[in-house]
Amino acid sequence: MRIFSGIQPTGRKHLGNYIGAIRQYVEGQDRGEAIYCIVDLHAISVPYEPVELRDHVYDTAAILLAAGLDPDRCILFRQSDVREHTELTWLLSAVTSHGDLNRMTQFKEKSARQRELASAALFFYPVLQVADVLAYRAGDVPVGEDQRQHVELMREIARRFNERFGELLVEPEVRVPEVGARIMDLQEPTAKMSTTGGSEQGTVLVLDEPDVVRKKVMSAVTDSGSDVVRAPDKPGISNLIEILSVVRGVGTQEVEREFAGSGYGDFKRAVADAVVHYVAPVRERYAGLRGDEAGLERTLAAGAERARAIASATVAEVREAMGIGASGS
Ligand code: AQP
Repeated sequence: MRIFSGIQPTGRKHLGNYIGAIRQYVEGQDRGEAIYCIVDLHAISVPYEPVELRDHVYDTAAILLAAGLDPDRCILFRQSDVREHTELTWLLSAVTSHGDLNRMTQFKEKSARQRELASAALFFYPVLQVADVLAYRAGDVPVGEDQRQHVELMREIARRFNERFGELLVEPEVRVPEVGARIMDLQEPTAKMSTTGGSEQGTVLVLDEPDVVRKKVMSAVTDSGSDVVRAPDKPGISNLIEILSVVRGVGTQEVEREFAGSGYGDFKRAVADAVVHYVAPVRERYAGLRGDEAGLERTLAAGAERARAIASATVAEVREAMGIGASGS
C-alpha cells in the first residue's frame, strides 16, 4: 500500500493538524510505503513572505521528524523540489472541470477572506493537490475531515483520465481518523481549529509551552449544564472529549464514563494534563532538530530524489498517453 499526504509549511502546526493528520502520518510508516510532502507551492496561493516561507519549510520538517517521521521508513520532501508535480498539474487540468473547482468549499472560504487578491492559484490549487497524490499512484491519503472533498476530486480526475487515456492512474481512498478528524477551536467550538481562521487563544500549537497549553485548555469555552457527554448542543465539551480520547488512546465512551458526575473544572484539568503530556516530547525533540538546518536540508533533498524517481515515471507515462512530446521521450 502506498500512502501519500501533504502538509502546508506554516510553522505553526496546531493540535488539529497533529490529531487529524500528523498522528496518521507516523502510523502510516508501519502500514505501507509512506510518502509525505511539505507543500510550499500551495503556500503561495495566499499572501506570504518569501524568506519566512523557506524557514517555515524547515520548521514543518522539524515538527514532522520530532513527531516520529523517520527518513529511513518514509519519504519526506519539499514539493517544489520535484517539478513533476507542476507539470502533472497542467496535464491533469485538461480533465478537470471548472465547475468542480468552483464547488470547493475551501476555495469559497479562503477566497472570501482575501482582502487584496484572491489569486488564481487559490482557485487552482486543488488540481496541484490532485497531481501531488496521483503522481505517486498512492492508494491511501491520510487527512483531516476538511480535506475529504479534495480527495473526492482526486478520485474524479483519476477516473476521468483513465476513461479518456487508459488505465494509468490510481483512484486513492481517503483515510480520515474515526475520532479527531475535525478538532474544533477551543474558543469557538463550532469552527474548526485552524492556522489562519481561528482564534489565538482557541488554537493549541504543538510547540506551545506547557503553561500556555494549560491556559488555553482551561479557558476553553464550555456549554451550559455540567455533564461530560457528547451532544449536538454541547460542541465545546464534545470537542474536549474527542481530544482526551485521542491523546489517551481510549474510546470516547470510556472518557464519558470516567467523568460522569465530575464537574467541568476537573475534566478540563485532566484534558490539559493529557495534552501537555502528549505534545511535550515533540516540542522537546523539535529544538535540536530545528537547530540543524543543514541536516534538515539533507533529509529533504534525499527525500526529493526518491520522490522524483517515482513521480517522473508517472509523468512520462501520462505524457505518452496524452500525446505530449516525442513518443518514447
Ligand atoms: N481542525 C482540524 N482537525 C483535524 N485535522 C485538521 N487538519 C487541519 N485542521 C484540522 C488537517 O491537517 C492537515 C494539514 O493541514 P494543512 O496542510 O492545510 O495545514 P494548515 O493550512 O496549517 O491547516 P489549517 O489549520 O487547515 O489551515 P487553514 O484553516 O488556514 O487552511 C490536513 O490533512 C488537514 O485536513
